[in-house]
Amino acid sequence: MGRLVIVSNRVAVPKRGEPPAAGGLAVALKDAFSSRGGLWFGWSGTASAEPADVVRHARRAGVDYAVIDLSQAAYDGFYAGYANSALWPMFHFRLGLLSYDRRQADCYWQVNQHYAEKLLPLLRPDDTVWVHDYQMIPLGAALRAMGSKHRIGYFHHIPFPPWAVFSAMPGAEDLIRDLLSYDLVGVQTNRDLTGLIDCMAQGTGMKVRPGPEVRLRGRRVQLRAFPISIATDEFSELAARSVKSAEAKRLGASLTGRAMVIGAERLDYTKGLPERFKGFAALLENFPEHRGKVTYLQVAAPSREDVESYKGLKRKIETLAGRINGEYSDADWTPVRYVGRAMPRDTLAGYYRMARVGLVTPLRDGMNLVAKEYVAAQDPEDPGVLVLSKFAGAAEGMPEALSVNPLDAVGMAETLHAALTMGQEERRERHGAMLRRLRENSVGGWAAGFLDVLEGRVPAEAPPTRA
Ligand code: GDG
Repeated sequence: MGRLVIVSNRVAVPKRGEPPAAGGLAVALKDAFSSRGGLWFGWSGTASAEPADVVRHARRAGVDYAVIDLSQAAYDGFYAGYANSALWPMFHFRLGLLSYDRRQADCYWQVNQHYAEKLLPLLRPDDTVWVHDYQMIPLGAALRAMGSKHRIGYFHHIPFPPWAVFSAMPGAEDLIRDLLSYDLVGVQTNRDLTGLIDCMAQGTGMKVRPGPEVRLRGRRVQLRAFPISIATDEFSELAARSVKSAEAKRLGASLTGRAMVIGAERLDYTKGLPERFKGFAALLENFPEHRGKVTYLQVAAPSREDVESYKGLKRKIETLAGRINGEYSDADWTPVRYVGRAMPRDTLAGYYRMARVGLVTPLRDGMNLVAKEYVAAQDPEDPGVLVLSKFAGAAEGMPEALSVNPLDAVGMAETLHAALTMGQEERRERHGAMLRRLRENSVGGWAAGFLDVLEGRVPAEAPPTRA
């Protein structure tokens, strides 16, 4: 078997002698890399004034890393520009936030072409190439145009809307055509697969055959859903350990017996934060018995601060938190605790375990790993309740969560009330079912499932069983 070559937008080269960062793709790929060796290629995370031409190499724990800087102009046009100001809102159904600029779009295709030129000489004939996410859609086509015969797969981490939404993007047909260069296109959920099939059929006029797949010039493009997951057991152990830490004890003491609701994510308009604050305010308004008895801790790590549509969000949330606290606080109780920075992963895991409710309310989300981490973090004997937006990909595989539409503040308040008053038996039943499924479908299995299909180890007719 050839090497596994991963291409992703941002590549974090681990420090010498240290393990790769916990969470994220590195964990998912650990087994695949260790059994066959591999190469990880992508952006270093640095934007420099110089034209970015040099590939830097490093080898850590049997994996070769090859990273390249972006010039500031490429960063502005490709990353902050087309990828995050046009593609990201479009894929999340937010056409009102889509900001399209032809020069930025050109820059996106140029950067992908540049990446392909740098990557191709590093490839061996029997390598399998796995490309990740919306920043890299044209990479497969650029490799093919230069003669690559490799097996190349693409996984799309964010939602895939139907053609009615997708086609609003200028150049939508080009994006869909680029996807046809892959041997396998993977998405998170069945809902996304429906969107992808619709876009393939309507964007190309080609027939999508059962499989589902598209045939062109003797090549087959398979389309499949592979719901991503987490390293469940590791996360459970981390949370059980962290809940005993000094930080967790300090938080526990400060709650003075009150129930805690927790939310944690990047500060992104897709995550439904203002809606969540309004839902919590509606809980205090409509169910006054919770006043003084519940504390909502929101961790919101800064993200994409140089992208226009993110700029007002921080202020909006600060205003909402201030307003709720102004209206409902008492001398000895503050309903909302808002932390506007990232927290260490282990601290967060311990906090999840202490929270009676995990509140996850995206307006759209490919999967949402926080929902899965919250469940993995719970004490199975006395677990908390997951309140989950119906628009998160995770909702498809977690029917035991309490489902909410984040646009309905009063509905969210009712669901929060139900979560906060749910008896232990029901909490255990719901949590037990979700935890069992998470343990059966860990993230290592997700990666293996994708590669099994890409490399033809499962018959074409059989959809992957790891749902
Ligand atoms: C994209 C898709 C899809 C959050 N706050 C802190 C922190 N986090 C960690 C969480 C979780 C990760 O970041 C976020 O993952 P999500 O899946 O929730 O969201 P995105 O970043 O938008 O990821 C998404 C995912 O790709 C994978 O395919 O599920 O739909 O949008 O692990 O715990 N980590 C630390 N401090 C924080 O304050 N350390």
